[in-house]
Amino acid sequence: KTLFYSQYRTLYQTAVKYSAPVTFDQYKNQKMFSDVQSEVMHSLMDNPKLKDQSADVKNWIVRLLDYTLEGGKRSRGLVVPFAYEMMEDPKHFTEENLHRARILGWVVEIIESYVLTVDDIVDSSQTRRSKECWHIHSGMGLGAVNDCGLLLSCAFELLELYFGNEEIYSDLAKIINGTVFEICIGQHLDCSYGYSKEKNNFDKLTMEHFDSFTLIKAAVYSFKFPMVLALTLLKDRSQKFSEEAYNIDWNIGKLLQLQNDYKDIFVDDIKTGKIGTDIQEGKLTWFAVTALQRCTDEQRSIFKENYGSDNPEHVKRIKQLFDELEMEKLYKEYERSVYEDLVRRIRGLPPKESQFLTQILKGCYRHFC
Ligand code: DMA
Ligand code: MG
Ligand code: MG
Ligand code: MG
Repeated sequence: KTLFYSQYRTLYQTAVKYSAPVTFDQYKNQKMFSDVQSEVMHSLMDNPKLKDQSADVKNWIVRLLDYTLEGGKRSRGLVVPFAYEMMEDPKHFTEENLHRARILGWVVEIIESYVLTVDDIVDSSQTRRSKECWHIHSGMGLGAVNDCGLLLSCAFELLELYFGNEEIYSDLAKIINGTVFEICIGQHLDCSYGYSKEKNNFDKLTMEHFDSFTLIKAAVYSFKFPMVLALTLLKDRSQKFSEEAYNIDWNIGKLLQLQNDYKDIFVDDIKTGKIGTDIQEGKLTWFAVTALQRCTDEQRSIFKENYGSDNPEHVKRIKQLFDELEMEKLYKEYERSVYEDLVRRIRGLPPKESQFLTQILKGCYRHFC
């Protein structure tokens, strides 16, 4: 039988919809996600809780959100619609749900703004995403702690505005709350296990501590959070990832944090958009731990004298020590082995999970090499 043009068109559109998104990288270039940002801002500002506030308050919140959301790669937020499109059975896919996935993606991005704004205060950072950190730019200093509270509240308000009357609301709120809790615990450990000469807490810089704490801190950088949010939107809500897929996902988080720590020390600020502070803050990183495992007694006392200080001469001495110990070369070998191990494990997963995680790993890994 001959098909009418309109039938051809429907078939063609269906084929296009389900063959896309092909890769996470291509997906990142889609405009649709960015376009939803203005809707998100309007919804938040027209929210009854804000509508009657003074212009000063409203302008401040708009400025805060605009500034802290701008300039990121949006990888985590984009994972929500990407995972929804990839995981939903084509029979049940709807444009409306895709839109809801994008809104949830913006909830993730606002949570990210919250986490990073706090992180920059506790790490005494000056710059992020090639501009001043919010606590400096706003002139608020430690007063910016309250702005962090505003950001977190905005994320929850947005969730309530779009999902408040739905059955999945409490599940979504639990996932977000649980994730924020985990991040805060990880950040607490990150702050309290840093080395300083005064504390002389040298014994904290061990591989065991690094392995367990980095995973908690990096949970935010892994993609479990947006992935799980996306699963709640599926028609068949009993769909879950396998334990192995979650475990791999956590380890992608670890790889991201390794790369983050590498860039902090070895990559130029112009490229990373942020001035590193890990040596100054005496952070428990793979570099600190590995250097200590390899150094001589003499090098160990140099480390003790100079690590965890913001004196530029001390920072320089630590970087020199890392060069003497060939840390960059060692790191590259280690990073490759972590990456290859992940690729191997991903291959062993069921097709959908394997396809999804391959894309996520590719999408992040290349950026950092
Ligand atoms: C990253 O820590 C972890 C969280 C939870 C933000 P970090 O301080 O190394 O991040 P960055 O290098 O981006 O400041
Ligand atoms: Mg930081
Ligand atoms: Mg930090
Ligand atoms: Mg860092």
